[in-house]
Amino acid sequence: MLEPVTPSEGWPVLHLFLTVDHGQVPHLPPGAAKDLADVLGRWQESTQLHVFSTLGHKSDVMLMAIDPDLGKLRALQTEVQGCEAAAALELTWSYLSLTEAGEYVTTGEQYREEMAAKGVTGEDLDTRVEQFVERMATYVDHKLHPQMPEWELACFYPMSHRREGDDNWYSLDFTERKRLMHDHGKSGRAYTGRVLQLVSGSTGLDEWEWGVTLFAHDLADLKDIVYTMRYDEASARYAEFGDFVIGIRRSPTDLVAEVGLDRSGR
Ligand code: 76R
Repeated sequence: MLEPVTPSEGWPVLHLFLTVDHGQVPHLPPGAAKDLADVLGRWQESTQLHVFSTLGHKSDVMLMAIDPDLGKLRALQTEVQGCEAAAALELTWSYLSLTEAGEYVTTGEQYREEMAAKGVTGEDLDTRVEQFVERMATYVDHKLHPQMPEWELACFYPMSHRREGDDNWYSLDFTERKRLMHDHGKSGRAYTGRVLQLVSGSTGLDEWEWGVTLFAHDLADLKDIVYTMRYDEASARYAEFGDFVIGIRRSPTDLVAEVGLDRSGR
């Protein structure tokens, strides 16, 4: 047994994008598709593994795994790449990131000052600050240790903050960045219940600065949120985006049939 490799804060998130080589499928041993489905099913019992079939040339399958132990994500990748269907599978893209609480979380002290400035005093102020601190602790815990629900659709894309001429996020002062993120959060919250986001940090871990995974029930909501948020100053002026991939949540068994690995049903 290898020792767990667990970050001091946050959980590692691994997105794997696999493409099926249909020319190889007829040469796979019997039961190869079932073997992949079994591997995925077993991992779903021991870690948070979300399985999607994807559309377009970028990939056929998106696996999103979240686990405290980086070594477990590595082992998952090895099993997928070593399964009996491996000869017909190519890992065409991947993304590694780490969940984060975010830099702009309001502290109890800041909240106290804000409330005091609004004229709240005495016991009322103490109670409100206490409740706020509790709410924030839950919020941060959800950010660092997400348990993502099984919504039907996913959209993944990487992004970075721009660093160009006058549009350099990293030369803005903290107050300005916090204001921009606050506005961003406000426009995002209009999608509560329709879109769930996991924004995990990847500076120093992968090509871009964040991996953005959106879960939704309705494809139109995914298009709508990304369009609408482009008008937020934080995105309009300061964001660069990578490729977008859309996934449909599937059970491992349905997945292998849908992407053409399992020919037994035909
Ligand atoms: O005031 C607040 O509560 C803000 C909370 C908040 C932060 C700090 C928040 C809320 N986000 C934050 C940080 Mn977000 N987010 C994205 C994208 O497509 C795009 O335009 C960008 C991709 C979407 C769709 C989205 C959605 N967010 C971030 C960061 C880190 C910035 C940093 O640290 O510098 C990035 C890169 C980012 C990107 N965001 C929300 C949403 C939604 C729907 C919300 C509101 C829901 C919620 O609070 O959970």
